[in-house]
Amino acid sequence: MNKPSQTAKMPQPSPAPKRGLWAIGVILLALVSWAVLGKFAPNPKAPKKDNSGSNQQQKKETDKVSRTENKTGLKLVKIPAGSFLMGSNYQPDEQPIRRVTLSSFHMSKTEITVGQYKRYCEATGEKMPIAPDFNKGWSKLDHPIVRVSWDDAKGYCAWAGVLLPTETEWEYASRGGLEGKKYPLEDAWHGSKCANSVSPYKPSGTVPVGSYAANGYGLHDMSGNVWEWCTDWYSDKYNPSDTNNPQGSPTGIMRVLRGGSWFNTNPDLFRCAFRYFNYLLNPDGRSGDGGFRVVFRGLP
Ligand SMILES: [Ca+2]
Repeated sequence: MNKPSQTAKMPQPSPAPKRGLWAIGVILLALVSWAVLGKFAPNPKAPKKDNSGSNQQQKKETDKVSRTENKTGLKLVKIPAGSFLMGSNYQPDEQPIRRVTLSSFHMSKTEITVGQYKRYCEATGEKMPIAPDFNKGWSKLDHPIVRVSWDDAKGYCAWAGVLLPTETEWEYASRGGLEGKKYPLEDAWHGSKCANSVSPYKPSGTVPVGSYAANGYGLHDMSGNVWEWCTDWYSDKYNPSDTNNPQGSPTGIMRVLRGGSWFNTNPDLFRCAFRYFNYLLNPDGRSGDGGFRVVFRGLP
């Protein structure tokens, strides 16, 4: 039997160096993990953003818009909050041009139609206006209602739970985001792009709402078809310091209409900034080319 050699009894090389490297690796890994996790872990001291209030308010507004649309048959379009240069230098009463700021609101995509106004009359017992020759018996339900006074329009708004637009809201919406342009779609006048008496179609009365292209906010007929009542009293100039959700003059004798109509030929009347008033159209007055659209104000 061979004796174990001396070599076999020699102590094995110490594993200590390998254990040292392994330990260093673990420490490095721990440091890296601490750095990474520490960076992305939530800071317990940071306050949590609470959106529950605004979300509830948003839902409340959305629900109210849906109920209004179901009741009235209107289609309401959200107009974003923002600011724009209101007015122009074309007419003295469109000055001074000033930057105004508006909260968001909803606006009816089209003028109020005969069908929508009929729904209001049937629900409340109010009488329809006398039908014009171009819409005998109010048979064309998708045309805008006409021959409604400012008071008639306010009566509709009270039933529907909406409002007439301020002049500022109307002008801001009509521009569709195109600040400084003369017309809702562009800077140049093209009569063929709205219902007016000089377009190639030469309408001899109203046309179905939405017959022409919408502007940048999805609104139809901001120029043409029928003039639209605003809630403001007419004044011969703007208050230059009234720049935050302006409500217009507190007093007056005539209400403002905007946008031109199927009856008009002068391109000037279709400009976004043009302000119309007529002593024959005091709040009780009615016209075969005068109608309205509405707004709903919800979130500030
Ligand atoms: Ca119009």
